[in-house]
Amino acid sequence: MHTPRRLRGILVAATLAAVVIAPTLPSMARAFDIPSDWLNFIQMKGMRAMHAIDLDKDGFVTKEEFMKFQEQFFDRMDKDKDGKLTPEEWLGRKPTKKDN
Ligand SMILES: [Ca+2]
Ligand SMILES: [Ca+2]
Repeated sequence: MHTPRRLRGILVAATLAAVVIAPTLPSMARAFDIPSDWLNFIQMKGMRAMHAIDLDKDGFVTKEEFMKFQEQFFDRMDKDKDGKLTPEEWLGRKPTKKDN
């Protein structure tokens, strides 16, 4: 069967993408080291927080990685999954006067 030249080009590009790009994808799919609450997050050492957000471990935090982290961090804190964080969910415990 004759494959049109253009389609062959697309197939070659798809094969190259599968071989060259795909091996980098599993690292992007790895889960973040997500803190359980805000207090836990701010107690992380600065570079540990950056490494946790740097999903593909290339030494840089892209906006995409940062935004994904924020979203997963929110979802982890939102224990009852109602789309809102209560003070208890934010702190991981009941707030005290010292928290204000
Ligand atoms: Ca990165
Ligand atoms: Ca909630």
